Amino acid sequence: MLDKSRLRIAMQKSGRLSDESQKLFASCGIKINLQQQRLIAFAENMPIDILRVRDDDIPGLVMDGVVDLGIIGENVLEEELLSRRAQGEDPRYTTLRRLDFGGCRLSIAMPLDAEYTGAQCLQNSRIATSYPHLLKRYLDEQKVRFKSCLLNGSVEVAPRAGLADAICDLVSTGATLEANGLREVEVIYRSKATLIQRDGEISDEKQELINKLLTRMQGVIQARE
Ligand code: PRT
Ligand code: ZN
Repeated sequence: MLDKSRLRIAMQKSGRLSDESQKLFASCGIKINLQQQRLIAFAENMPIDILRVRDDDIPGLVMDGVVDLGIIGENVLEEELLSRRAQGEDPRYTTLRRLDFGGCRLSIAMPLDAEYTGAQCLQNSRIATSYPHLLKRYLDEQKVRFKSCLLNGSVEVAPRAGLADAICDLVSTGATLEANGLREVEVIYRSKATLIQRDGEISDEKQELINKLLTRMQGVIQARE
């Protein structure tokens, strides 16, 4: 059983945010021994436990108050927020600091030979995505009706496989789109990793520790700018 008096921080176990999250903890002076398979890592020099999970689970762990802090891509956070609101929940959390890694954009892309002159070209199309709520929010604003095709991987092959007319996926260099004969036509959301805190009561000791970490992070990030 975890000790509730220790600060619990959730980070991605393995993936695009893991190395930078680990580096950030180290540069804030948190000494942790991250053994590959362990779900929980205990800091040796501060009352901090690090929970290492799938990134998709992090917003919920913070919103449900299971962990105190989490490092997560804003894209995943915002999608979870919209999804919970759509189910009638009122999820709460506080953003402590936008971080300087994990940058990407969520974009709509279409086959190179498809005509595109504006969002209206997407009217009644089928769009493959792992981010149905962010996509719907954007296209609702544009008054575009569409059908979504929910895929949690291989989104970029959907048009070629005849599953969808377009995709809405994360892009960083654009190489994946290019390799799949797709063209970015609309950027719908720009994302970075961010540090969030759960809502609700928190002990003075924990809050002091959070403030200390934030001050150190501020210094580390400013020094990198
Ligand atoms: O296993 P787990 O569920 O924890 O990880 P995951 O596979 O869901 O996520 P992961 O590690 O791929 O990404 C974690 C987070 O990194 C994302 O939620 C984003 O906030 C951020 N990020 C930054 C990216 C990218 N850049 C990125 N390029 N996430 C994914 N991609 C993928 C994109 O989906 C596409 O397949 O990379 C491909 C495009 O890259 P380019 O460079 O070819 O454009
Ligand atoms: Zn994931």
